Amino acid sequence: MTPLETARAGFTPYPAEFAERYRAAGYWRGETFGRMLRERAAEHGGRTAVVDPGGHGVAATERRWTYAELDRRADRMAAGLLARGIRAGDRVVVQLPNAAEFFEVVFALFRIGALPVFALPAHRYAEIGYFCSFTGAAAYVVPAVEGGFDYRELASRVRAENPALRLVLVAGEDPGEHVRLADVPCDGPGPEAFGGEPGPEDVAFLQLSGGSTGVPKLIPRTHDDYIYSLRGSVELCGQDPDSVYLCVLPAAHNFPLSSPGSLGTLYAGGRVVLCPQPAPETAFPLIEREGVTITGLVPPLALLWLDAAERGARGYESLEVLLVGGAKFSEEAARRVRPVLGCTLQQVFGMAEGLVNYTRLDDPEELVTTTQGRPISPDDEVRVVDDQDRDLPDGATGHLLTRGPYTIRGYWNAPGHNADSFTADGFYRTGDLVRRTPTGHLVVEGRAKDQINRGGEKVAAEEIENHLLAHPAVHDAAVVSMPDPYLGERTCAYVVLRAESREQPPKSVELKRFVRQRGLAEYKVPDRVEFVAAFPATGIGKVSKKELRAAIAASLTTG
Ligand code: OOB
Repeated sequence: MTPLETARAGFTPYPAEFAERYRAAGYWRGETFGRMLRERAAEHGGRTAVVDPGGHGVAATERRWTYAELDRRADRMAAGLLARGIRAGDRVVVQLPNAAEFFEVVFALFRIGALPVFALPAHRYAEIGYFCSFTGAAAYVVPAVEGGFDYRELASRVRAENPALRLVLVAGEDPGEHVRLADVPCDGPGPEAFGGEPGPEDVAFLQLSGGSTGVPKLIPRTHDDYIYSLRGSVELCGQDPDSVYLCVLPAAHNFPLSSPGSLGTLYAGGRVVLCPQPAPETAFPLIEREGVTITGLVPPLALLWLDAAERGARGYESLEVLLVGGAKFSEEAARRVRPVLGCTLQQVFGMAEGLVNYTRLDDPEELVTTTQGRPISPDDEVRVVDDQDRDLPDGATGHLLTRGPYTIRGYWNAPGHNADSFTADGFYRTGDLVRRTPTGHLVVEGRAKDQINRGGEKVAAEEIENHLLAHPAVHDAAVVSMPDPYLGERTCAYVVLRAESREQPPKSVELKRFVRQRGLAEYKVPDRVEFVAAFPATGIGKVSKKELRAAIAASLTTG
């Protein structure tokens, strides 16, 4: 199979009748990311598209790229990648910090029709090795050294194990084993010489799922569907060419990418300012200097910013809209946003699989502070159901199922998971427990999926349990959430030791070190490890995570 055939074979298309409906309604307009940038460059060529203040591993000094420059760079990068053998449908794992190169690379890949696989800077060998092997990636793009970690070494290891991985590109210096990203751009033939740019119905990239299974699942998003979510977001967040968006969270995550995020901002013709660090000490001066109007934060960061502003830190005054999402924002904290930061709070409850809900800018304060918003599209179908998939009335809490013009119909290449994650008629089972208000707003009440939401960072319990089970002293492991005042939740690993290990049990720190050494992202390393003789069981003999959660929560309150 060609790379394009492989990429398409893993994708579950929207059924024809739905695709027609979404086109007829004007949601899918046949746009692609490659052409979008071309059009913006034609319209706003001299305006600034991306500001990267530098001070990270990729570049020490500031860069400011206009739309014309970003467009030209994406063309030259596309030509260079084509010259090095990257083709339409190839998967390319992109793991870059918040640096301007992120956009240069991603738009080049969009033009070629190669699929970025959006890794996060926090990912390590366990995650990256899996993304490369599972997708059969042809290339992997990394910074040189960032946050004290040498990504080139990780790349060497992953490359040695993945014969399909032909190219490692390093944004920054490289002693010679890999290729410097800066050496790639050229004026050679572009995509038109290799079969043309992708179409709007093609998969544009693979996004990562928060996950609740042993390994992360990949989410194929098309140009048409994703651009619709951008257009809808831009409208609901009041963005226009004067908007200045501060990208605080890791640029590749779906929230800062598209809600309305950096891609929404570019769609609107506005300016994206990349924030190298989320701390108020870095972000506030940048907001002041660039006249930032809008940004998006996870709840723990919003709390940090609120506290800093209350203590007298300044610089945030140009902010008009603060989006908070990724995890539940408490009503108390939500009520502080306007008085403390002087801007409008917009809660956002979204998922990389599709559906995004926003509170509206003109919603009454009560709805803004007590709900997580309502869907972007009139054609987002939302069902709240009981355990037997029976619809519940408004006000009752149940499982959220959804289907619509920008929600996937299947994970990439995962027929087994798809049977569990989607209903027969194509609704995605979000795993979230919600209730719906009479206004159609959703309130997130909990979660049915086996996942811990660590301040917006998602940890799949099974994935961590599998790593713990690899330790020779571990007989069984169950990872659950425990309440945390700052992150909302942290992870607690309950462990049952093998009989022969009980004499000389390993310490918690040893188990943490063990999973860390297996190359797991730091945010997935259990915050706490508890040893028990046996797990409580449910009526049918499964591990009762409910009881484990209750036990750890109780022990935390009693100290
Ligand atoms: C965003 O995307 P993901 O894919 O990292 O995580 C999705 C999950 C949701 O299913 C839900 O469990 C949780 O994150 N979540 C929230 C929430 N926003 C997301 N839970 C409670 N309150 C919220 N406001 O996290 C994401 C994607 C696009 C926009 C915003 C967030």
